[in-house]
Amino acid sequence: MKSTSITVPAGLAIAAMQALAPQAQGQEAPKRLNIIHIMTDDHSYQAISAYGHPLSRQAPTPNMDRLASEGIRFDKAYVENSLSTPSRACLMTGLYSHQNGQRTLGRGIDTTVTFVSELLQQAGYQTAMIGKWHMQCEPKGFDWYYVLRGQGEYYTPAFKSHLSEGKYIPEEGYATDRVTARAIEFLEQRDPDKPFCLYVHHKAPHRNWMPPTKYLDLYEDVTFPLPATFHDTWSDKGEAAHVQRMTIDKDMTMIYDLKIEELDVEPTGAPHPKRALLNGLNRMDSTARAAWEAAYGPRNKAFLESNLEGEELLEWKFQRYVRDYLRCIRSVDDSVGEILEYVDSHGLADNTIIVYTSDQGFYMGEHGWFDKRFMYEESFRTPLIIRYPGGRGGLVSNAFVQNLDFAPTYLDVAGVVKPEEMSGRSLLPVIKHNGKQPCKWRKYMYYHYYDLPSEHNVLKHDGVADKRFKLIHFYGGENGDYDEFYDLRKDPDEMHNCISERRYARRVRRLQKQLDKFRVELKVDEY
Ligand code: SGN
Ligand code: CA
Repeated sequence: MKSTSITVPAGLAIAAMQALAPQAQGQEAPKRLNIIHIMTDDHSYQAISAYGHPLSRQAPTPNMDRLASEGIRFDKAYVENSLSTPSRACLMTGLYSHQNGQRTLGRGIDTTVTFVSELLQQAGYQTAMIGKWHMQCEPKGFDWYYVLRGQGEYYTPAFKSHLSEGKYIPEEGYATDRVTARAIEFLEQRDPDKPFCLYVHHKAPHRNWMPPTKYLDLYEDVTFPLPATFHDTWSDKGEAAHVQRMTIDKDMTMIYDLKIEELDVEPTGAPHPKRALLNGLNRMDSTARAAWEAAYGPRNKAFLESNLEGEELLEWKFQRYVRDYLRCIRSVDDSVGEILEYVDSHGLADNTIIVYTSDQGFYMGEHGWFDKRFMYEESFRTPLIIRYPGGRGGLVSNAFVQNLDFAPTYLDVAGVVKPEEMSGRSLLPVIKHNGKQPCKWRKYMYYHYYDLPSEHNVLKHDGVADKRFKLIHFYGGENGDYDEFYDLRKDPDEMHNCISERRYARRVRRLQKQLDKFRVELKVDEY
């Protein structure tokens, strides 16, 4: 597997520091901004009310909305590979998956690559990583860290820290609350004379969407609207859409995903394969467990007695899924509120950039799905809200941005020159121009998904998008490689694959040329 190392040009950080150190001439050093990067796991933009999606209208996120009303909401923010570990590797390296080695879940990351955290540290920043790390390498470049084990646990989550000598130590409570508490603890104990960069990476709302006890009843009376594409039969789509295993209908499990504990055996009498994953319940203390039983017990009983079938059963699954997911989101929204409150009440608002995003998007029943991975909008796109000190609030940006841009942005904030290998762009020019995309900016974006074989059986694909059109190339399937083409202006739900329509032929060719160009320039080695 090929990978590119970011060679830290000797003295780069030091040179940047010197450029920012006019004390020599008797002036006060300009204060560099602090950075807080809050990232959730699998948070769909459909579930942030500032984005205005019908789902979130009934489950508002007041603190995220506040961040948007004081900052910029990005409507065209995307990832380069819609999966956790690759997304995190991209955040840390500013490189595409094939460049940093992390193409799939599991092993991959090339640890010889210098991480942004290391560059920030060399530039005098105090660095901290809290929550989901999800890479099979030690956190590097952090003065302070508390990271979850693998995917992390919702209840009594175990953390490995800069103090724990490699051991994971369980902490009482709920993951979102523990991550928030550790983040605040970092802010409390830091050296106030130095700038900091704090990554707050929540586990929520990752599968299997276990809410905190205080929200077990939230939304129980709300009926959430089904997305328009809920009953999609993928008639216009190729093999990948037909062989995936991420439908609410057939692939969500009663026991693990939908929390019907009573259905913990297969029709054969064998224990359900996902039974073990209910270990989540065993991590609860007795009070939490009792609250859980009190909430789900009667609901499960009513469900089992109702013998739902067909469409009714499917819609019941959707409601339970979405309610649990949004309950988890509510805990994250509280966390955002707590962090904002800390920043604002400790005189940090004027010198701290706050970024809210997810490691990728997620399906809330669109096309009948949960999970992510595909280059279709719900998973390719990711929520992004940025509050910048002194910046105007309530802005909406249509700048075409990608998670490759975080690393260059944070280096720019710190006054560190971006290593040549990073193809992303600093977002500071966008932020400083009220969200406007600068004249010289990317017109096209490259995407590549590799994780097959894997649980949800999504075929490998790469593709190119501009702000209106999208060309996706699926490869490695049973029936040979094939392409799909969408016109997002006419068809925002991507229901009509126009790859063979004559009126799109010129546009398909244009995107094909761009795709070829990306593959050559980025030295992509499979497609
Ligand atoms: C787990 C989940 C999958 C999910 C991946 C990747 N299965 O394997 O549903 O797609 O994580 O998620 S589970 O049975 O363990 O819940 S990611 O966010 O880490 O990319
Ligand atoms: Ca994720």
